[in-house]
Amino acid sequence: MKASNRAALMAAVAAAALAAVLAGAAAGPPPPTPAVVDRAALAAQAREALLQAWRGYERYAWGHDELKPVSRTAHDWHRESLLMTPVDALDTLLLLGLKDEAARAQKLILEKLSFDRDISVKNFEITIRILGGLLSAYQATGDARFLSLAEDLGTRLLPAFSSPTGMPYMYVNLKTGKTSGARSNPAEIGTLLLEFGTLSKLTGKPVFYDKAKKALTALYERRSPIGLVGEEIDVETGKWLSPASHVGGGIDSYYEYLLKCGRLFGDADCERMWAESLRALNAHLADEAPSGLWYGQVDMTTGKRTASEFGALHAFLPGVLVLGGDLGHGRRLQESCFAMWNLHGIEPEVLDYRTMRVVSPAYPLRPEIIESAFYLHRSTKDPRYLEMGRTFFEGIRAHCRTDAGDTVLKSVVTKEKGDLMPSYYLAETLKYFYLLFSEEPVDLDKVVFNTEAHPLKRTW
Ligand code: DMJ
Repeated sequence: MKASNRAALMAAVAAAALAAVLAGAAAGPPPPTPAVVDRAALAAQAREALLQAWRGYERYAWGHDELKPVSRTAHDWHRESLLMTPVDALDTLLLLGLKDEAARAQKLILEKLSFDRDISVKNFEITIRILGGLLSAYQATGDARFLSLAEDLGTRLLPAFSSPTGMPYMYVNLKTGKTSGARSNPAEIGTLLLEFGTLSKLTGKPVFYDKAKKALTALYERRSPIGLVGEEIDVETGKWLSPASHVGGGIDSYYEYLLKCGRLFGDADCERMWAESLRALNAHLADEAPSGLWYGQVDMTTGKRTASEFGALHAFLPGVLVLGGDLGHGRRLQESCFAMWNLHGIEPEVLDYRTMRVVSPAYPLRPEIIESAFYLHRSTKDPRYLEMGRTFFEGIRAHCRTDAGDTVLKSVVTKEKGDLMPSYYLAETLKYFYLLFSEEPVDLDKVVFNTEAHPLKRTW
């Protein structure tokens, strides 16, 4: 552009800006500047919320899996407790400096936790919560008894991988090794390698890494020609049982682990699988709607749109996009998630983003939207994500609080309460709040959070 043209253009821009300012002045006062977020106060409140939640567990559910804060009773997943809440909460208690509470959790786990139980457990849930929790407890405390427990558990879970394809059965009996549940899904098959891989690195026994990697690869190899996976698959035949492709429950953390296993282990296969999957997600699931950018549902083979649903579980994706280097999509998708939250002052389990109507109204204290705000804030330092975090925190404290800890909502529309404090509320939701609000240093090149927010460190 010539200098004279550039000068004319700059004058026109300045005149337009001045006109806009004057027009604004004539129309009334400018919109209020959002109040500055007091990070220290919010971090202290997150710590206080953890303390209340933990005290509720100690008082009414000690030794059991989870607390039911409304009835002040306990919930166990199986006929014998696996101490789900103490194992899930321990590294959060340590991180937030609740030393006495952490010491009591540690003592309970080391004295009482045993896997010599005749119970059939969900391989995925036990891996992300208990195996992940024990491994991070070992890395945080250096107490070798946590690693022994982790190795015992990992060994008892190994029969799950005995299917003809190498993809794990959904259930395995901890005592007998009997498996069941050939009908599985990408999340349950592909969200195991961070934990099993770390177990191999820490014990020097490659079998755990190899089985979980084989399962992940077997699943990836069954992707469609356009690079997508479906919602359900038979682990014996390898045939897809549902072609619905999305990033919600049943698929979500499969993508998360492709990225994170590349980062934690430097595994080049995972890096390649993640890069190819990200391309397919952006090509086929990303959906520009009047309400913003979303990632919806398509048929895994044809790419044809089959639903415009997005919800609390899908909200992990902005964080994973940012961690994977796609800041542009991550930022825009988080804005959509924020709009979803603000519809009713707390997010629903599922929303139709074309009609903006709630499809499934529950809010089970999920962490994903907060986790994404944490990754976005660490990456951009943009105070917008602190403001989002404050909105999330205030919404939860306004609607989910009981005298004995926080509880799930049956409906974000009516705000009717349910009666459960899931263990991931202490492992994830409160941890990500604290990490978002505090200045706690976390080197995301060395620490990888598993899908239950247990930090795994590359110490090898
Ligand atoms: C957690 O157990 C994990 O984050 C999992 O990946 C999805 N479901 C819950 C939290 O919503």
